[in-house]
Amino acid sequence: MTPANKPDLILTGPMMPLIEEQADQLFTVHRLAKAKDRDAMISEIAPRIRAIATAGHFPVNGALMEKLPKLEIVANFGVGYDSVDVKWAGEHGVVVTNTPDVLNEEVADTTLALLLQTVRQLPQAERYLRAGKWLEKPFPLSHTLRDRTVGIVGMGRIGRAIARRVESFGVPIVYHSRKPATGVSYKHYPNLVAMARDVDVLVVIVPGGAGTKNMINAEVLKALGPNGILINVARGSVVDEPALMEALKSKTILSAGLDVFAEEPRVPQALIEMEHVVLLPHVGSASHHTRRAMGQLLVDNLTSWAKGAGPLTPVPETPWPTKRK
Ligand code: NAP
Ligand code: 8YV
Repeated sequence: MTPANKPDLILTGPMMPLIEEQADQLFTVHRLAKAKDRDAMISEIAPRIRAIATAGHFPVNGALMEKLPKLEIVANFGVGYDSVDVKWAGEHGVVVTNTPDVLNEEVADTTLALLLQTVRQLPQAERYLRAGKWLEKPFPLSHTLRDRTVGIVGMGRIGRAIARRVESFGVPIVYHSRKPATGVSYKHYPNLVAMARDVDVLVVIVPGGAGTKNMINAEVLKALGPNGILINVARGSVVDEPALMEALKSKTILSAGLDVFAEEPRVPQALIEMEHVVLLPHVGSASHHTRRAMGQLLVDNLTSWAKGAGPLTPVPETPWPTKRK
């Protein structure tokens, strides 16, 4: 494409070189992160912008999109797109794409690692060795996955990949979602509190956003009980974080393994100071291999749309072709 017919694209923040380099070849790229005055930059380029590429927590909301009269596509880096107002986009004929499937196995691997780390207290054991304490006496015995039932909250693409791995550990699996999932034989609980009462581990892997906000609340944690372990690899917003900290402090539940937090990258000091939890800095999909696949899918969505062939992975709320308004 010549510079004259390259569509104008906003990058809401710095992205991996694979995305930035291909974007520069295909689009006239406007980098919000490089703007001295972001609002002034948006006002200046607004009439020309046809695409946005975004990642992380940058809010692509109605207030931003309504300033861009020619906006057609928002390409999100990540399968979760809770930072994009898809309702507004759907109502205004803007298609939103995400990066499903290419990260399922990586996120499921990370989830199982976090589950085992939490149950067997492996990070604590490693810290023990490094501190030279093994020389004094053996590390105390840990909790176990044996005799536990794992309840998965969300049986979608990643939930299924997690379940397949948990099966190989020989422990029972049940799940909660609004509708029973097709093609799985695990017991379905339409009621989350009822499931929490029956299991010893809850693994949370639902989308973020208004529909799931604080669904893991004090009532669910009480039902999970004093032997219960919470693993959250979904979004921080899905867990009522103050209620979780209280439940951990009061031993209402046993422990938690968390990859995601309410105000990332800020993690409450009270959690950091708890020796009996395992905390990861949102690394579920964060390998070179998987981030490359996610980045390429974001670019492929934009390329296919720019060629007129339509985006590859539009989200369900903004089906293609859109109804342009
Ligand atoms: P998916 O295929 O769309 O599956 C979502 C599952 O959640 C479905 O089983 C769905 O079933 C259930 N669900 C949705 N809303 C619900 C509600 N209100 N109550 C109960 N269940 C609900 O999504 P996915 O590809 O597996 O990804 C799931 C999420 O994982 C992403 O949206 C993202 O937030 C998170 N994630 C995190 C990381 C990380 O690095 N930690 C990486 C990737 C993804 P029903 O519709 O029947 O309820
Ligand atoms: C990414 C994720 O870390 O795909 C998701 O929903 O949470 C992760 O894979 C994140 O989207 C990067 O912006």
